[in-house]
Amino acid sequence: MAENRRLDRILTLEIARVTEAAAVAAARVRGRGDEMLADQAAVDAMRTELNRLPIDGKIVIGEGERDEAPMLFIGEEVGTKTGDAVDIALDPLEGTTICAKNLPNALAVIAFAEKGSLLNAPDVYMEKIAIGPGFQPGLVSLRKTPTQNIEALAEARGVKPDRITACILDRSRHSALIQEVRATGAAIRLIGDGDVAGVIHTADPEETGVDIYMGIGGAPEGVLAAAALRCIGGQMEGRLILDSKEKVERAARMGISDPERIYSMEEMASGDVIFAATGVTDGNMLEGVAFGPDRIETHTVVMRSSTGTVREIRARHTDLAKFGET
Ligand code: VTB
Ligand code: MG
Ligand code: MG
Repeated sequence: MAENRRLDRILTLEIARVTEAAAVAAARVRGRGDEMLADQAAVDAMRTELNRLPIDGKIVIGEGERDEAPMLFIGEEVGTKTGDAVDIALDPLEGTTICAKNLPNALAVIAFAEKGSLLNAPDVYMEKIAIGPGFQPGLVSLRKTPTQNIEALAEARGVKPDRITACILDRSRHSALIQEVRATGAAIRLIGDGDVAGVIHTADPEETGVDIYMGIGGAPEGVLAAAALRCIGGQMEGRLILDSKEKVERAARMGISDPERIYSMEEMASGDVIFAATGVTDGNMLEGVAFGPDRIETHTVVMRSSTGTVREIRARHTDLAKFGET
């Protein structure tokens, strides 16, 4: 076995059950305008499945601290306590608002990594930039201006900037960024939520129409996205936004001493990483959960950094009781 394949390979299949269960639970109540209901359903289902897995797991990126999140909190131990020791980053429902509105690209996501190899990011904002595989390292960077990044990517592609599409969260904090990117001639896909999907989409521009991800989103989502991109290939950087004394101190307690530091993708997720995402609502990459009269269909992608294998799993579930259906 290659030195870098440190996680049990059976986990690359087992992990799919976890995101499938969360996605089905959330999808059952998608489009109801109730974010809390969908989120809670996903959290409960993900936790139940996680605790069936043969892992000695510890959540390092989760739903929050123990006192604010009753389940899947940071530090919670999950699994049957047998098998590999794994650090876990999860977001049972990434895009609660898009799920509540039944808009595209809500996902259930999780990453398993070797102990100590995920950035223990506090729940603050993170500035991010990401592109897919096949480019020279450092082609885009948070150290460059948005204009320089778009132009560098266009040049590397051998196209004009007007052939580039950037994915950016639709937030007022991005008004200057949006203006600058449009001034280069590039197009922007403005998304309401769901920047884990936004980053992953850069890995397959032909399929998704997204060439580059830019802007400020959640830091936990940044680490999850970095874990995914490590597996499929690409480059990403992240910088925590620690804009208050309280946040700087909170980060320091989590071992982050330099508040200005720019993290590479590898610094956010190193070692052997397994990532899974199941579509909750239909998206550019994954179909959402489909409910039939006697079966449920799910669409999942599972990837692993040490081998680079990307598996798409379309599952037909007929044991509906397992999903709490009657
Ligand atoms: C993003 C997005 C998430 O949070 O990270 C975003 O991917 C950032 O926070 O789906 P704001 O909504 O405060 O801008 C989410 O929207 C929710 O987790
Ligand atoms: Mg969430
Ligand atoms: Mg989220």
